[in-house]
Parts: sequence; C-alpha cells; structure tokens
Amino acid sequence: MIFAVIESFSQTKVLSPVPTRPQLAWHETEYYLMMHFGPNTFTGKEWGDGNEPEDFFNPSQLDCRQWCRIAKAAGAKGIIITAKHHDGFCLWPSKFSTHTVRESKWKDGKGDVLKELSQACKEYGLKFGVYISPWDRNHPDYGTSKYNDVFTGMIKEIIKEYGPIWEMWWDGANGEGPNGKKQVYDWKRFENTVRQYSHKTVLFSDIGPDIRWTGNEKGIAGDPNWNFLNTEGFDRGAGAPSTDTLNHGNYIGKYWIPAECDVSIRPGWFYHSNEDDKVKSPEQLFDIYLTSVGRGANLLLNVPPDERGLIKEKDSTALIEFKNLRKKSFSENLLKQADTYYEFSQKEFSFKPLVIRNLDTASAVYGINLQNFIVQLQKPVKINCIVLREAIHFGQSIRRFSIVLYNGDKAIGEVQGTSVGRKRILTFPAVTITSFKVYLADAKGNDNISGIAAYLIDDNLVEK
Ligand code: FUL
Repeated sequence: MIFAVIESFSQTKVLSPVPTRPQLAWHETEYYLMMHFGPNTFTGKEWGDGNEPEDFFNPSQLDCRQWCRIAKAAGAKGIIITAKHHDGFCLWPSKFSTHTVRESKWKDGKGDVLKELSQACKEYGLKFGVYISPWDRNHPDYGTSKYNDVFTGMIKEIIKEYGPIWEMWWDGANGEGPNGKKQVYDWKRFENTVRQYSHKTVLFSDIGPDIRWTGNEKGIAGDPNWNFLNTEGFDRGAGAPSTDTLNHGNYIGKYWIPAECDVSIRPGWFYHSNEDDKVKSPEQLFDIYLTSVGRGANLLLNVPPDERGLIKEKDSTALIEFKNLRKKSFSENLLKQADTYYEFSQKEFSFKPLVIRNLDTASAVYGINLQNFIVQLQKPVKINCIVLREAIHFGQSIRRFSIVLYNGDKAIGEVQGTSVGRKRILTFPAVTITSFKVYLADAKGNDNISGIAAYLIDDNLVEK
C-alpha cells in the first residue's frame, strides 16, 4: 500500500506507553494465517476429549510447503500452527508427553509437523508461530503442580528445537483435565521462560503481555480500538476483562497491548468436509480486513488443512482472490496527484510539498505535529476510501477526527472517525473531490498522522 507521507521537521514527543521493538515489528506483519491441525481433523470434533487414539492422526499427503506456498501467494506474512490443542496431542515428538506424533502410525512415528513447518516457513520467508494450549485434556499431570513443569518444558523444547518462534499463542479456554481437576497455572514462570529463551517472541493471550485477544472470533476490532490495556487485577481465561474491554482496549491504559483478530475462513477452526461449501468468500474476507486491519488491529485468519494434510482448493482460491481484491483496491493512491497541502487553523498558512513514500518498506516513519491540514488535488478525483496512519512508535494519541470533502469551495461530505493507530481505513459512497480537510478533533497529546492515502475501490466492497 503506497501512502502519501506528510513530512515535518518538528519534534514529536513520545507519549507512553509505546510499543516494544518486537511489538512494533508485529504491527507491521498485519495479516497472517493460523492453522488448526491435529486429531480433530480426523474425528470431526472441534474440542477433542484427549483420549483419541494417536493413530487417528495420519495425514496421507502432508505438505507444509504447500501451506507456505499458498500463504505466500496470499500475501500473508506468517503461519501460526496448533502445536497442541486442548486434546493434548503434540504435533512434535515431545519428551514431556506420550500423546504425540511419535506414538502415531504417521511416518511410522518418525514424523514431526513442527519441524516440517518451521523449515518450510524459513524457505518461504514466512514468520513461524505456535499455538500451544495450556488446557490439556490428556496429560496425566494436568491439574497438579507437575503440569507447570510439563508446560514450561514444552515451551523450552519448542523454542530450542524449532525457533525462532515469532509469536506464541496461549488460548484462554480452560476446563478440567483427565482427573477432573482444573489447573492453577504458573503464568509468571511461563512468561519468564519465553522471555529468557526467546526475548523477541511476542506473547499472545486474552490479556497479553504483548498482544491481546480482540474479544470475539469474527474478525471485528473495536471502534475505537486502543492499543492499551490495564491488566492489573485480571487473569487469563475466566478472569479476563469483559469482551467489550478487550475489543476496545482502555483509552487510558497502562500497557501497550494491541489487539489481534482471530477468525476462521470456515465455520469451524478444524477442517470438516461438511463445511466445504461454507468457505468465506473473498468479499467477506475483505470486509473482515476492513474491520480488523482497517481499525488498527492485526488479522489472524485460520485456514485449516484437511485429512490429507493439504489446504483445500476452495480455501486457497478464496485466499488468492482476497489478495487480488486488496491489491486492486490499494495499489493506486490517488493522492499522488496532490501537489500541496497546507495547515489551516494555524496563525500562518504554510504550503509544503506532499511527499510520496512507500511506508510498508520505509524504515523511517515521519511523525508530525499537525493539528489540521488540507490535501489539495491538481484535478478532481473520485474516491470512496481514505486511509490514515498514526506514527505509533511515538504512542497512540488520536481520539477523534473528521475529514471534510470538498469539490471546489463546496463541502460535499464528511467522514468521521475515532482512533487511528497503525492503520485506519475509512470507506464511504464514492464522491468526486478536489480537496479535503483533516481535523484532528481530539487527541491525547501528539497528532501523529504519519501517512495518508485515498483510493477508489470497487463499490461493492464499500460500506453503504
Ligand atoms: C478458542 C479455542 O477453544 C478454539 O478451539 C480455537 O482454538 C480458538 C482459536 O480459540 O479459545
């Protein structure tokens, strides 16, 4: 996506909290895939009981390079795999369990999905992440303090054998184990283990510490969406803040814990052949992109491999078409035709050239202290989408803004918004404009608009 970047020479103040380096890099990954794969793929269940015979897991044509090829072609930046779901089955031959690929018939017990996928991700230049469910319905130690050793051991094992691990995903679902007991988790220890052995890994759970759940599984981030969360007094799972709070974040929040939107391309998380005709359409996926990435969150799209260990053509076709829709929509920034913008509502109006830069590859993002500004176009253009970016490495500040659209001297429409964050995509019925004014109506401190773009996208994709 090409942005027009507004350059300024004024110093922007840092407004705490701000993202850590791994978090900032995570923001830039924007969209990646999740893959639910395990015994449930073969039993048709969503939550396995944990007593499924290991032999149930027997993919006939597993090919992690096919997953990566598709992810790459679909413009996704990485893959997060269910290394262990609630049924406890490990997709790697863990020495901390006897319910793993090693005990299955698959490749005579010599197979290792994490090994194959981590290697394929490297080959294709994709980030590699693991979902590892704390809840374990199989492990005999679950519900006792010994299980905390087991879970810690598994974390270390995964980091050591298959690292670097880009994102680690701790699911909030938590029930009883095989002995009917619930686990008292030693979260601090798990967290410290990841920090000690892999300090660049970003940790996801309902409440972070690095990335939070967005509070629903539909791909809808809050409007507004704050990158902050107050976690004191809260816990993972049942003790988490309300889903509404997770959805919006806290405006006055102590920690930088941005939202990730997890959603499946199918009704279920695991592959079920009877859902083959329920794969989301490219247009539905585009809509999800607008409500997740378009509200400053990241999109984690689940695409489950089937019993063969391959992604079905229906899913890959939808993914590629989704990519084409994004490409077509966001390839031509119509602000390229703008030659000047100027600050208004200041003591003096100063004209400055509008500089076009590609923010997706630029290492520097320019922060500015502009309150309000005008984008003036050389000739009338028809648009139905404006994208804003905030320089989040300085913090998140903008609370409310409005954009007034002009044709000549006549105001012909207004688009309003709340938070901006990493990216804010606004769509509206198409209008022909010659200029627009951006008013940052309310901000915490800095007004860090660092990028702006306008597009004419397919009318059917636009909010009516
Ligand atoms: C939930 C789990 O219970 C689902 O099975 C799935 O893994 C989803 C991503 O998270 O909490």
